[in-house]
Amino acid sequence: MEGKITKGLGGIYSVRTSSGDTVSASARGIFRKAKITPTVGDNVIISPSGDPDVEYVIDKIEKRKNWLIRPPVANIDVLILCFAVKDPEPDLKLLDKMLIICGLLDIKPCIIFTKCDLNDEYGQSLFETYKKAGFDCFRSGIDEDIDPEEIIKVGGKNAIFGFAGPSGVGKSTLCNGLLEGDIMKVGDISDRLKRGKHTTRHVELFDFFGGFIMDTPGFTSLSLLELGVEYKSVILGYPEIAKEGLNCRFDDCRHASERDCSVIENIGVTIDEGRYSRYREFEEELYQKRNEYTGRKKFYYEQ
Ligand SMILES: Nc1nc2c(ncn2[C@@H]2O[C@H](COP(=O)(O)OP(=O)(O)OP(=O)(O)O)[C@@H](O)[C@H]2O)c(=O)[nH]1
Ligand SMILES: [Mg+2]
Ligand SMILES: [Zn+2]
Repeated sequence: MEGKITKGLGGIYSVRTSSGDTVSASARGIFRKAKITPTVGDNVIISPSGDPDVEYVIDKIEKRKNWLIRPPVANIDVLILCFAVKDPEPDLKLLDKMLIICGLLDIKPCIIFTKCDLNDEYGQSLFETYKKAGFDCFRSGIDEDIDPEEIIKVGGKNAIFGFAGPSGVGKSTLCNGLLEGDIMKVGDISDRLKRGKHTTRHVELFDFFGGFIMDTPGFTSLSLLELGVEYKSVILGYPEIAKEGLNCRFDDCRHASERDCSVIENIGVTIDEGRYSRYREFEEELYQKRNEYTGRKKFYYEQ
């Protein structure tokens, strides 16, 4: 029987079957031996286990479109990157790193600056900076909701959306709000996100229009080197620099100190200064360590 993993806790997985039921399943030992962990978002084949407690067993995990460790999700179409303007202060290096990873994995990023009620001006300036760089951007706050239709436009009605961002930025609050706004489906209420101010500890997938949305636990760090990102890939998180770079004198310009570098000439014009300095920092760090790559396998699922 075919299904999709909607939740995983302590080795027991909830699987939504193609007939619409949710059943529990454990994973066959072969996955552990192959060092493959069933992940929320995985499309799987299950069969009856004979065990009355966990009625099904996962026999096969279908090839993944993509796979992330942070947050731990598979087959994502759109990653909703949430950063608060305050409490906690936004870590723009983490945001830019996530944008690089989205570029590498062919995941569409969508940025939401949350808690704009706490610092409207800063929220607006971040919103404009990232919008100008070419990303889909939103703001949210206590009296500033996001229309789910606007989010759907980013990925389409059948897309799988996943949240990502530090703890406490308001991912669960937003997920909750978007689900409530999804009037298209008057689904099973018990299957919906529960209200409350608690830290999310596991990934959970909810119906959202024709597709799904995943609430995820927060995380605070991410190492591009450990993930095996090469220095040449850093540009994938900086479309505005890539675009301006077409006008540089040298085709292989690293926009560091080369002659006639259009990127450097346009800092403060088409290129935000902060974005440029983060680009340079990541690119330089990975360039210096270019002989130490651990490979992409940690976040690229290769079957
Ligand atoms: N001022 C303000 N507070 C907010 C906003 N959105 C959420 N909060 C508060 O921020 C706190 C954290 O919100 P959550 O939605 O639990 O944050 P989270 O990102 O899911 O956190 P983790 O599950 O730990 O990763 C809660 O106390 C919310 O009430 C907002 O727009 N403005
Ligand atoms: Mg949460
Ligand atoms: Zn250049």
